[in-house]
Amino acid sequence: MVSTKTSIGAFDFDNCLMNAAGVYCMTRKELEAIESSAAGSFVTKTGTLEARAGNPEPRYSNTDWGSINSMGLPNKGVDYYLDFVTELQEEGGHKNHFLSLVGMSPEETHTILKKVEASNYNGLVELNLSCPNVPGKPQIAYDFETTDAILSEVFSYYTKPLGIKLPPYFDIVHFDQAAAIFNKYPLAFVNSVNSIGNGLVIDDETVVIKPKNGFGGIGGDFIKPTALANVHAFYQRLNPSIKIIGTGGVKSGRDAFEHILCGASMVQIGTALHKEGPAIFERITKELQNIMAEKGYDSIEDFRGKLHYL
Ligand code: RRO
Repeated sequence: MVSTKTSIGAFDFDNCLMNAAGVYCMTRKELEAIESSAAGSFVTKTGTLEARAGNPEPRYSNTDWGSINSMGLPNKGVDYYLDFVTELQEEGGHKNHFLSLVGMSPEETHTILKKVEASNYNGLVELNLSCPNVPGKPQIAYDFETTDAILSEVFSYYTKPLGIKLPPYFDIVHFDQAAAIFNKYPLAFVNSVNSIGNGLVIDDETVVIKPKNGFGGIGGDFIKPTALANVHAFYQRLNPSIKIIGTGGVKSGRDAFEHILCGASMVQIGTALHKEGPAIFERITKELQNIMAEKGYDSIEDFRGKLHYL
């Protein structure tokens, strides 16, 4: 039987497919729907120290080819998500989870991570260094000096497994510079990519979302080539102990297969999950298994990272 199981550090997952942060993860109800689906895990909506209402609506719009959003980090506050993943951990279910978080400032990020460090939660944390939608706050991981300073401080006190959610990079020198920084730290994973920041979608003569006069993060079909490039660029450059989560443009088993071929150990689904709902995990898992069976692969380790070059 073909298996799509995987692992990140010491954490095992029955399936390499899961939601991407921001989709189906705002409330316990949504997270429970992912938990009871064929997904191998879930990640929570990025939590900040205090709950946030986010940007004015409409702030998410589906298009033929994908989506645009400027949610503005609405969330129920990190305690809501920390309590839920801790409860699930203590119930001893077999699925492991990801707690996504970030502060509204580096200081707030450290306050939150110190709270998680002191808590009973021992699972994975995804530090979101790439939200494109909070007016006045740049995407952190485009600023390498600040990113290095945050990670340096984080690993002076944080001892639990932690990875980072990255924006897409578009330049080979930036891949080199980013990877050189990430390789200095005991990261469990990097997750590439967040939405491509600050695109603009127009219907007739008008923008389709209200915040920032229509500017928002792009997801869906168009971001797959960028996502695959980021996954593979980091696969080529990062210490093998730093696993890679591939996110961007996944709506079929073939798309997931390509992310794994580029080096992804897990594959997250955002826009397509928003359109199709949690039943998507069963469909894409079957499609991925069929491709693997045709090719004679029993596990994702048989082809992970083994992209062919000309
Ligand atoms: O909430 C958002 O606007 C948002 C976040 Br935090 C993110 O990381 N990526 C995105 O596309 N939207």
